[in-house]
Amino acid sequence: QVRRAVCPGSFDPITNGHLDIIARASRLYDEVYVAVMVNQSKMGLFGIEERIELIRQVTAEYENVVVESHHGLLVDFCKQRDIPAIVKGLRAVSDFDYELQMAQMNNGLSGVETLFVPTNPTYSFLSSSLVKEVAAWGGDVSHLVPPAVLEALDKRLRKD
Ligand code: COD
Repeated sequence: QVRRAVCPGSFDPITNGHLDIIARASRLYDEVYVAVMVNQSKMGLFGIEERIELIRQVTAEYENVVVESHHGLLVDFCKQRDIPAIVKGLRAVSDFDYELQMAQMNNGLSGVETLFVPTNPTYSFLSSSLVKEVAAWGGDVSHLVPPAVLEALDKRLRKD
C-alpha cells in the first residue's frame, strides 16, 4: 500500500522552514502532497498559481512530491486522495494551541491523523509574513527563502 501524507499551508510564499518540513516528509512517505489552501478572506502577496509554481520549482528535486491547490476543507482534500496523514511543522509553544485545535478538529471530522515534526532550529523564528515584512522594507531574506522565491519577492515588491 502506498503511504501518503499532506503538508498543507498558505505558502505565501514558501520559505526554507516549509521546505525543510516537506523534505523530511518526503523521506518518510511514498507520496507527499503539498496543498496550497485557498483562503478567500486573506488576499495574499502571491496568487495561488504563483505559489504553486514556486513550490514546484523548489521541490523539483523531490520526486515523490506533488503540488496542488485546494478550495475548501483540508479533510476533503485528504478524502479525495486517500491521504491518512497530515504533516505539520511545530515551531514553538505559540504554534501548539492552534495546531492542536486543528489536529483534533480534523481527526474528529474524518479520522485523519496529524503528525508534528519539530522545526529545524535554524528556522524556528521563520514565517511567510515576517519574510514579506522584512523584504518589503528592503531587508535581506536570502538565507530564509530559496533563490527562486527571493527573485519573485524582489520582482513583486519593487516593480508592481
Ligand atoms: N518551520 C517549520 N514549519 C513551518 C515553518 C517553519 N519556520 N513555517 C511554517 N511551517 C509549517 C507549519 O506546519 C504550518 O502549519 C505550515 O507550515 C503552513 O504554514 P503557513 O503559514 O503557510 O500556513 P497556515 O498556517 O496559514 O496554514 C493553515 C492551513 C491552511 C493549513 C489551515 O488553515 C487549513 O487547513 N485550512 C483549510 C480549511 C480547513 O480545513 N479548516 C479547518 C481546519 S480545522
